[in-house]
Formats: sequence, C-alpha cells, structure tokens
Amino acid sequence: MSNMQRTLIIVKPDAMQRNLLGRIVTRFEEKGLKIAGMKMTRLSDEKLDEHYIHHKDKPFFQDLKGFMKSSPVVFLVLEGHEVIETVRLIIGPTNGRVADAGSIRGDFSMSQANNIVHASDSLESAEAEIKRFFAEDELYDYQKDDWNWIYATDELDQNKN
Ligand code: FUP
Repeated sequence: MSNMQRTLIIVKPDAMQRNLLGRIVTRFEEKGLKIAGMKMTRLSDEKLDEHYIHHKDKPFFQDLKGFMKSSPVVFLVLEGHEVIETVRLIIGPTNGRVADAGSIRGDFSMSQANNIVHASDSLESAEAEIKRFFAEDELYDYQKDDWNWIYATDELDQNKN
C-alpha cells in the first residue's frame, strides 16, 4: 500500500560555504526521491524562532540562530513512499562525528551544530515545516517517469501497464 509523504530539507550554511549543495541534491535524486519544491533564501529571526522553538531555552540557541543566518540556505521538499524516515536515515543522526559513513552527516560533518542539513523528523513536523517555508504554488505535482522502475506496483498504487 502506497504511503506517499513529503519532507522538508534545509541545506545549511556550512554546506553552502563548502560547495556541497550539488552533491547533497544528487544523493536524494539518486535514491529515487522526487523534488516537489526547491528554493534559496536567507533565514529570518522570525522563521528560526518558529522552526527551532523546541530549542529556545537551550544554551546553544543563539549560536544556532547565528549559524543558520550566516549564509543563504536552500530548501527542498522531497516526495516519496515513506520518505520522512528514509531521509532521516540518509542524513544520519544530529552529531556528524557519530553518524554512519555513507550518510550525509557521516560523510561531511565533524560537528553537532554544523551538520550540513536539516530534515523533518515526523509526519507532523514535515507538514508544519513545509507550510512554514513554502507557499502552495511553490510546490509541484507531476509524474516522475522513473518511479515505475524505482517502486513496486503496490508502493506506487499505480498500474504500470
Ligand atoms: P536534528 O533533528 O537531527 O536536526 O536535531 P535537533 O532537532 O535535535 O537539533 C536541531 C539543530 O540544533 C541541530 F541540527 C544542531 C543544533 N544543536 C546544537 O547546536 N547543539 C546540540 O546540542 C543539539 C542541537
């Protein structure tokens, strides 16, 4: 049974400065995920206060905000069958030093804070985060032709013939 979801990715300032944007996007493309939206922006205090509300009383909160505002970032909305969990596996745990080799943070990060990407961690946060950063008309519904090869019929809920 198909469980199509969307998830929000932020390619963070450290990745932008280290010229990793293309390699990060390539990993998601090669995995078979659909890009439903993509844009570049500089984060505002207002959006960061909302996005990191769960960290607002933590000692690292001001540093985190300063880091996230230090360069423009790129947002991606990725779509796929059970994509939220898959993308969390692709990026690895928060601390890059202990993330598995092969994950984005495992391969590119030595830090708990400068950890290359953000990805939504649940269906609830994915929905809220996509709404926070994208207008309806910035998201695209379209047929991805290679999905007939990426997915089994039941995962796609679509007749392949
Ligand atoms: P994640 O979901 O893996 O991005 O991790 P969290 O939501 O727990 O943390 C969000 C961001 O806060 C991290 F990406 C980096 C920053 N952070 C720190 O700087 N120090 C910490 O001890 C924990 C998180």
